[in-house]
Amino acid sequence: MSELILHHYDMSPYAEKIRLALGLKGLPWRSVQTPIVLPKPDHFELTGGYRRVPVLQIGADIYCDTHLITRVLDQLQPDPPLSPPGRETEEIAFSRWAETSFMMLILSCIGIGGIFPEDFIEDRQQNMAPPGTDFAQTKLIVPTKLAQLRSNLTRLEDQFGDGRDFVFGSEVCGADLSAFHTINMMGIHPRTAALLEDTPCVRAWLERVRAIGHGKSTPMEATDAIAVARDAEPAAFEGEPVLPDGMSLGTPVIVIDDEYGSGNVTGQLAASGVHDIAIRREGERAGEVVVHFPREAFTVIATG
Ligand SMILES: N[C@@H](CCC(=O)N[C@@H](CS)C(=O)NCC(=O)O)C(=O)O
Repeated sequence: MSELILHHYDMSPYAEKIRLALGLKGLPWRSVQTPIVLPKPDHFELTGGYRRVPVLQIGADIYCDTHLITRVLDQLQPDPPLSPPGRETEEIAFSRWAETSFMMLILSCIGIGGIFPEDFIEDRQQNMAPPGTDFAQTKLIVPTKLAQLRSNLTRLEDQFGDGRDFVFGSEVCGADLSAFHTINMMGIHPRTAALLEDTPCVRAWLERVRAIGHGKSTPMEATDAIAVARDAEPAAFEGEPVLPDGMSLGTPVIVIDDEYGSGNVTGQLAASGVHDIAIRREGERAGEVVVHFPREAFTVIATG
């Protein structure tokens, strides 16, 4: 099998979910550091314009978004499962809960000020804030966002009240990793860290998840990852492709993330299953690649 190449940056909480997943499964991986702000020419060479991290590359296949990446890792190495059989919907729902908590935390941090570098705030305001959003106004909602975070944390603390070690019970799974990356980041500032003071079970759980670690990774240059894509063929799809109504294999399409500001990707519709969208595109340096997105969170529109 081709190496697992993770495109990410150390500070990225979402990437932390996948670094822990790789550690949990004992899968060795290559680590490509991506810029935190635009421009990201090497990242775009592979994704075609999707800017977020993490992105997982396997040869000439590029997997965007942690929801898809965790499913790919479960296919490669089913044990231990990130999405426990029979609890798949619960696991996705829990990750959505963690993501709304993440946005509360990010808005709190921007509003508190002085936490993120200036160029980071400028990039996110210009390129990722939905129209009408003015980061200068976020200071007004800090008390609300902190109170919402406290509410979410209190619920989680109550859930641990039965003595369980992990959010779904005795075994760690993807739900823990989704929640960890948000709650761990609360340590970033005394005002957000203070929210953890009354949640001893959550603090003990954080340490259990942290102990999983990131497994074995080796650094890789982005240009070498692009060369890996160029020298590989996208994996063949097996089974009956699932196509949106009115589209066929090869239909020119644009793929748009439901989350604002991720960057759109164009290409030709490729074969994929019920849970993901795949599009084939040509990179100048990477050659032919297939870029994959989780079906439930992206829109695919025919352009021709
Ligand atoms: N839904 C995405 C969210 C990923 C995300 O928002 N990642 C942040 C970093 S933690 C990001 O990419 N920010 C913009 C950037 O780095 O360009 C996922 O689950 O992978």
